[in-house]
Amino acid sequence: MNRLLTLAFTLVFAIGFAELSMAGMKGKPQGEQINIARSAAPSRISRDATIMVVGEDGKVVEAKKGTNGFTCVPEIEAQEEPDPICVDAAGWQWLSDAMSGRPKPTNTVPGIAYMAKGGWHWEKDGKITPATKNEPGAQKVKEPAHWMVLGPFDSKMSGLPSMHHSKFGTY
Ligand SMILES: [Cu+2]
Repeated sequence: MNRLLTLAFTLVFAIGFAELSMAGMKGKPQGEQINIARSAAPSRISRDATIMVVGEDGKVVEAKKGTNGFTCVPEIEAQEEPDPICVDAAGWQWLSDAMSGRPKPTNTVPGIAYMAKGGWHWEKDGKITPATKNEPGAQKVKEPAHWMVLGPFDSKMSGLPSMHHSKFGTY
């Protein structure tokens, strides 16, 4: 059952990525995509991770089967610089939930995400939400290298930041 669930999430995630976010990888050699994906995390993590890449037909495929529970992909926003990410199993579930539009994440423990090459987001009127990306006047912002904790908790209740700059340098 657990395996089935994982497969379902993976498929949903893969479809979301294929259509929304990994367009910049299409046509890139698989070896290059694997290297980019692995650059998201320290090699002691990414060398044993499952690696997802974009195949010649534009679909997301598993290029390497991992052994340590982490999954790495070469980009998530398809901007001028790739923003690779490596997530553990709980993080992968969180991302899958987000991509498939679930109202809230279903992981029961916090996930960890490595984005050593930074990432992208869009800001408008001091707010960061995925929706601002397509709004007129939204500013694209390059993020520095960072980790993300992908938790099943409400930021208002936990006090942890949620996609917003803080004086501590977190988002
Ligand atoms: Cu990030």
